[in-house]
Amino acid sequence: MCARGSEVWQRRGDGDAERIPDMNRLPARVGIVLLALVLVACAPDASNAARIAVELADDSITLDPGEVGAGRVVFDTLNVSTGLVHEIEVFEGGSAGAILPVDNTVADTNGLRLIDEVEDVVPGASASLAMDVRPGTYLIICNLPGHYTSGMWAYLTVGDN
Ligand SMILES: [Cu+2]
Repeated sequence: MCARGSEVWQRRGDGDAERIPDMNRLPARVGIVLLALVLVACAPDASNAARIAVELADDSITLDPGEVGAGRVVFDTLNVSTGLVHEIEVFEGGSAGAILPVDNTVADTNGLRLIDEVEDVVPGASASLAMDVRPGTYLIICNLPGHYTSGMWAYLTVGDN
């Protein structure tokens, strides 16, 4: 997928040598255009991802929708707090609705697998997090001290499509 740029170079190399200009003498802007093609080809494909609106409030995390099919998802996270920094951590392997034990004001996530996270989402800020999800239950929490016990958690159900 990311080889599109090099295919372009190769195709030129395979052609008639007399007709093909020396790559070293090509204007720099041709190189820039080719680099742009490579960057586009390598960008994460979020075009057909399921988008999940995630609202981080001081006492809750709300997912909309709370159920998606397996595949690519993008968490579009917004911190609606007026005063607190929050984070979003996505774990795989939970049981829907389960309450985790709490140790020293943070949730004990032992036994769950952290897929990805975004830290330090300041009040009013948004952050996007893309990942591939498999059928099962995912736990989304903010695990800054005291925030889990304040209610900052939600479960995402991933179906078989
Ligand atoms: Cu928080």
